[in-house]
Amino acid sequence: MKILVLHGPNLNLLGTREPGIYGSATLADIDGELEKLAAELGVAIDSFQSNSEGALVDAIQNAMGKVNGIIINPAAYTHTSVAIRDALTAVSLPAVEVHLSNIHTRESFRHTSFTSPVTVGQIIGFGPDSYLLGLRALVGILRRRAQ
Ligand code: CA2
Repeated sequence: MKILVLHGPNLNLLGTREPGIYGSATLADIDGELEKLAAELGVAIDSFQSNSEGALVDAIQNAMGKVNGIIINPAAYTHTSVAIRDALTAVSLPAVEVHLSNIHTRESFRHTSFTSPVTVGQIIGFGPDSYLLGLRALVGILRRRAQ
């Protein structure tokens, strides 16, 4: 079983700026934790970060037929991107949306997610654990579907 992990814009800065909001873990730390959990769960993961909306759309399209599901933190594109939402719909792969912060306790423009309606669920507010919980949830869904 293979899972694609997608990180959106500015998440490459994690651990270097704004630790008060996003914590001190770097993106490499998060990917490392995900790798460890994936090994425990017996699945493979492939991670990709981009600051570009088109590159994220391409990654989603390229996942078709190659992976079983997607963990995505679309970052700021969560609140703006019809293109990422349409790509997630088009590939028909189960996707879990994750956020480090609780977007509902922040500015009102973060309260809307364009992408969450086309995902199986959203896990937010637990820092890097949002990704780990998302991976567990997605693997659970995929295993139940395979039964
Ligand atoms: O909480 C999340 O995971 C977000 O997706 C993070 C996005 C934000 O636009 C979403 O509303 C919620 C921002 C990611 C920016 O990451 C930075 C990391 C370090 C320093 C500056 C930005």
